Amino acid sequence: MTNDDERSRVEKAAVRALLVFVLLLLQQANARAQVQLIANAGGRASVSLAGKWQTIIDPYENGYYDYRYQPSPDGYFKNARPQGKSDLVEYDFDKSAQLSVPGDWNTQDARLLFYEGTVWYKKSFDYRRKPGTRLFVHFGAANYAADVYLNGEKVGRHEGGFTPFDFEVTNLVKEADNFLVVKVDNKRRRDAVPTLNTDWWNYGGLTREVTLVELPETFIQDYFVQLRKGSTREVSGWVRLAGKKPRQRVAVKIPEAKAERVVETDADGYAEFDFPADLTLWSPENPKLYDVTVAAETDSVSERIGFRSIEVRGTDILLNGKPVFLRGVSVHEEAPLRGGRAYGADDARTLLGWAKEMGCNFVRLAHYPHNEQMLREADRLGLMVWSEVPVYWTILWENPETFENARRQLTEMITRDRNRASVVLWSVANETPLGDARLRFLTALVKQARGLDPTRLVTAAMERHYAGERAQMIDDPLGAELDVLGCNEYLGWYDGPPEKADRMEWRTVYKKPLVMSEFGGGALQGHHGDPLTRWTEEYQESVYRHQIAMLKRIPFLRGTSPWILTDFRSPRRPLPGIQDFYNRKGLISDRGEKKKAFYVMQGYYRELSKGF
Ligand code: GCB
Repeated sequence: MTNDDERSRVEKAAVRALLVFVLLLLQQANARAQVQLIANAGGRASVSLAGKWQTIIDPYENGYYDYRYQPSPDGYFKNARPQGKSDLVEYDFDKSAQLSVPGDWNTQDARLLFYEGTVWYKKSFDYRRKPGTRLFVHFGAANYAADVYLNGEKVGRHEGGFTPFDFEVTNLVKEADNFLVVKVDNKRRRDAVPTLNTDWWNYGGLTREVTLVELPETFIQDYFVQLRKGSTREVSGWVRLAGKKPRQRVAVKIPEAKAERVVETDADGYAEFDFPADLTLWSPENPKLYDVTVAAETDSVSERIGFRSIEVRGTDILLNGKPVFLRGVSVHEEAPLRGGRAYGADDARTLLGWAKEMGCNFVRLAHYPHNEQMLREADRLGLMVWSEVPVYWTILWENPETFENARRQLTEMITRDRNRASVVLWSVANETPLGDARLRFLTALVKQARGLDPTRLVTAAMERHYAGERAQMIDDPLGAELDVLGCNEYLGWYDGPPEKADRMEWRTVYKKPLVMSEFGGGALQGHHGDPLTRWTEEYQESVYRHQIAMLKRIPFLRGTSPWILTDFRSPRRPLPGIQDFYNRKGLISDRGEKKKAFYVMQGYYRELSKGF
């Protein structure tokens, strides 16, 4: 080794140590800095801003930067109009095109199908705020970065395309002629989450609902009401108030179960509770939900909540203390039939209805947090859910800001959905390449997930490798941190012919349950041929038959979520006449037609539902 080699080795070690230190610092700061989301925003008094918004396409961000590329104080957020006939104003929201909110922009205007950049949105409204109340603007999601302005003033910025955020506008809102302007930018970035490369469409815009939420001066900002870990008879959780009167008596009530507990919040507006309750447990067979009310002195909020336990014992997953097999399917948040981003209860019912028809008791909501209606419908329909953050493929593992971003998205996802009985698994990553920095990053996310929600199981979709020609091995060190192993594999599609699965044996170094979180192959619906011809329904059907035969031989397998429920748009899939920018691995086409393999899975799940 030369001196130079030695020096660079020492330097690298020092940089690594520094990064670890920064990560630790960030983690500590993060444990304190809660995301101030309003829990159950949809259950609050609110005004929807759904409908047509005025929009300006701004690929050069001319409405944000001046000609020296400095942020301009007179950006489009000022919603300027010429005051006299000589005035120069080079934009006009009210004469510009409209887009519907919620909705992605790509499928609303042919010019925007492949667009990645900035679009400005503007909505005008009047608002009479009741005295003694506070007003928040709530976004279900905006992909990817949103800068929000009310009446020309900046109220905040949010990054991450799939989680909700709120900004307070109490002091800015007027009785008439408010204008809310949002700059939405979906440019991909190497350091973002997700990063540059994915296998889904980068739908941009105000993709989910936007509402004005009115709350009392001191309000119930967040609460957690679930069964205590390991118990089916004890409700446990906490409540947190925000506002000037943090010390209050708060009642948590489940009237149908005649259960109630009153607690006193402390100077931070926080209180924990724990009380016995005789509850009918939520399960796929009986997705029982209760009306739960959290009532403080100044505020009260209600919603439907289910109660169930979820645990792991050896290689078993236990739902309400009994072994369960997760009969699932992976789902993208892509609208059935209409195309584009899915939103709202109707889309959720269609997508999840197809999963039920296939015989599922479980869905993997890939690869990012889906809209809240998906979770609420899953609660109602009795589908267990795997929910994940877009920590996908090749994230910048060494970058503390990327970590912070992922951590925040994970926090927002868990904050929004931790009262949903349907959610049984939080997933921190998908198919990420092995390495020390990645392991540190993901281990920190696992810890964050457990800290925010000690009741759920934590997983990740990992990869496998060959141990000889006939064996697949799962020994990713991340497995040691997880409750449930997830694994994606494409034997029969990217890896050999469908028959290759016949010879495979599966091993793992962990004594943990495995969910085969992806497998499958592509087929164009209606395209037929022999089972060796790619893209035919027969080829796909053959992949599934061989996969199922193999899956049945894995002793520690406790769930499956094949890839994927429906065909979905992807820029990585250009093959003309077959893909046309769709990933064709759907068991159902993008037009809602079932392919042969759908019925193969349905048969397998029928068989399985008898066994478990
Ligand atoms: C994967 C990815 C998924 C892709 C899929 C495919 O492993 O997790 O996002 O869409 O493969 O079709 O290649």
